[in-house]
Amino acid sequence: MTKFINPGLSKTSRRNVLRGSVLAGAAAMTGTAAMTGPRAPRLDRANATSARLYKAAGEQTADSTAKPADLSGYTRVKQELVVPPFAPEHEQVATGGPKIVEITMDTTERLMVVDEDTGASVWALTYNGSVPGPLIIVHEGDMVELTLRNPHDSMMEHNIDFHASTGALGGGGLTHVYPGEEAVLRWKATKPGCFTYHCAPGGAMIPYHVTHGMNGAIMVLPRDGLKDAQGNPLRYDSIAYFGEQDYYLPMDENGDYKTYDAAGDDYADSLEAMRGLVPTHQVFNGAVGALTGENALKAKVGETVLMVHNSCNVDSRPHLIGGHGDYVWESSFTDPPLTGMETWFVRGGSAAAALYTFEQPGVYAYVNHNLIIGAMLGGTAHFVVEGDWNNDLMEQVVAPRPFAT
Ligand SMILES: [Cu+2]
Repeated sequence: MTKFINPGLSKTSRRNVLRGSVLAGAAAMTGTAAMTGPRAPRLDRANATSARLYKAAGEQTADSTAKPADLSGYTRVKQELVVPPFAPEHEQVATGGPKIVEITMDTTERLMVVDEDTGASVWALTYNGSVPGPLIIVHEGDMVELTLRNPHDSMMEHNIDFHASTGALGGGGLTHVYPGEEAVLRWKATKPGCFTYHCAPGGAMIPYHVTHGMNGAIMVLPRDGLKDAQGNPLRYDSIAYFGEQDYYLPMDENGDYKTYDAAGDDYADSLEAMRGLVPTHQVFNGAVGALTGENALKAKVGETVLMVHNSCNVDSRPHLIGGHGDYVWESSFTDPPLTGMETWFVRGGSAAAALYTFEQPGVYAYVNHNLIIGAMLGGTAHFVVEGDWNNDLMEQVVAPRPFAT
């Protein structure tokens, strides 16, 4: 599981300089290094340039002359979001008519250990305290009604862009919340599939928030559930929800990871590290080892797991070592799934789902099969599967032994 440290947050006037959505010049305000460092002006220019691309987000307002949404026929339900890698309670096949699914997320900023062995840590920017943010599950035709709350002790402004939604930059333009504010956004889930969501406060703050953990996934199921190419129903016993997170953690001149007193303090250093496009860590669910060892996922032979993989910022090629993607949806759930996949693709800025039925007991590693990432940057999770071994599928005919020359 994701590891958290809660040192408490001290209120500071820096909140006032960090809350701007464009934040041109923020690099020079987030630390003394930025004020004296020769690279600060360059960062300012980059921030201002990229901010223009997203200027519309800050100017977006709901059109008060638009016709009210027709909510007749909808039933209101609450979805209790849970900590990854788990999935909220849900129906695989929708019963009854469309729902307005009410969810609440807090934009929690907290210090997280990324790698216990090296002491690498990050002031994570999160939805509900976890990296990735919680998995949301609705059905096609449902409305998602999100209350987004920014805690009073936050340092920064946050919002949310749902790739599954339509309009207003995915809702990003309608959900900017400053510390102590909340906003409510309702949108209709018209596209079935798995989709990423993420914070997008503007300019360089977008990749800064995303690479500090502020992303997650929503799964929009067809109302009649998942199907194969022939239309036969496909069902799962459990969901494993992976969030692949690239971190660019600043190091000091000795190669040690730097530590910071509060969220946002690493802004200038982070932007400099990010510009190299070389992550220091690329992990599943927030930290190295978050889903291995005693935190490994559990399953039994004969059980079917739906692996939902969110990768907001970087391309990923998940592979289940010793298993397969029996059915894989890299795109819409209305497209026929790919079958018998050895490795599948999660485009950076998207989420995908893979269904697999375990046939052998043992430990399966779920990795990014860029094996440098899988083995050296932290991109590995484990399933521990119980059950009876099937010699028809595999047998060690001869154990390793010396052979005669
Ligand atoms: Cu944010």
